[in-house]
Amino acid sequence: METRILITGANGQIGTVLTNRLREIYGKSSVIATDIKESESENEPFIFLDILNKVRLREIVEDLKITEIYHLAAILSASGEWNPKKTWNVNLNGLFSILDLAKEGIIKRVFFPSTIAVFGNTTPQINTGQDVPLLPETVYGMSKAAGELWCNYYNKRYGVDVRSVRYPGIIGYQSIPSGGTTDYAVEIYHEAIKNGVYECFLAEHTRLPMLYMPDAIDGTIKLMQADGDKLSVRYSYNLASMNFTPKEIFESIKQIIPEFQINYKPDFRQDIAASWSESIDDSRAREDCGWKPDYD
Ligand code: NAD
Ligand code: AKB
Repeated sequence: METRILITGANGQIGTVLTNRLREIYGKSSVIATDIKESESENEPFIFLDILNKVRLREIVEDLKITEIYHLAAILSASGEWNPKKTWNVNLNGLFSILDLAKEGIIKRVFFPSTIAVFGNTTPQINTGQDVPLLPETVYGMSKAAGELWCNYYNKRYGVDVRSVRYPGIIGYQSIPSGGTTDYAVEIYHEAIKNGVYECFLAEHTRLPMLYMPDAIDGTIKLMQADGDKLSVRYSYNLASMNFTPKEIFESIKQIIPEFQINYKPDFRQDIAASWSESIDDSRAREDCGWKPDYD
């Protein structure tokens, strides 16, 4: 059967890059981008889709004979705190509509991105393992932790082929993040070039796990193409490559732009970051689907 893909949240930070890569692999017309936000660059074929509109979602999936959905649409950690109930609604009910299409056999495979935001103050912060206590502090983390459990449930109970990874903060040059806590690690490069100074919303020694965009994209596609029988985790795989602090990025940029300056002005996002892991153990993803990052 021909693979025909629908991506939700396709005009976001990850979707922008993932859509292009999937089109290189499967062909432009077989990868349909959807979002409620317009694209900043050419992104055809594109369909406006609010993930809460499940009638329209089903119509698109059936009309275009979609076989796989990469469900990226979500409200992230920092934005989520401004409207907790809306965040819960978007992040969970969007997922349910997609899992139900898979349960009915209308689509064959689903990708659900989870996050290090599922971890919380009761989670060991160094080399955080695959199966650890989850007591997330944000509504975003709560919705993703619940989403992981629902993915696992739909797999075990209904045989739905859903696959998931817990992304760390994703950094890359191709697209701009927004609404997250790890966004500083992309913004800092842009501000260094544009203004020569960056006001950082995290404290200088806040260590967080991060992943470079090409590794995030490769890891995602590798997981989606893996032999399903080899996947022992249907809630969500830990992924990792590097971790660093704002001060460490600042020092590294200063080697290229010696006049670059930084001011630390931690806001509410500092508490969010402090509840997350510093480093991640991703050995299960390495064993099950050959995951290995190219960048440190
Ligand atoms: P993003 O905020 O850049 O993109 C999300 C997209 O979802 C946006 O384009 C937004 O318009 C869209 N969206 C929001 N509400 C919607 C709705 N009701 N209907 C349809 N679309 C809607 O996020 P991102 O960084 O690209 O993240 C993509 C996914 O990966 C998310 O599920 C996020 O939780 C997960 N993730 C991202 C990171 C990261 O560092 N970027 C880390 C961990 C997990
Ligand atoms: C955020 O900071 O909210 C995201 C994430 C790690 O899930 N980048």
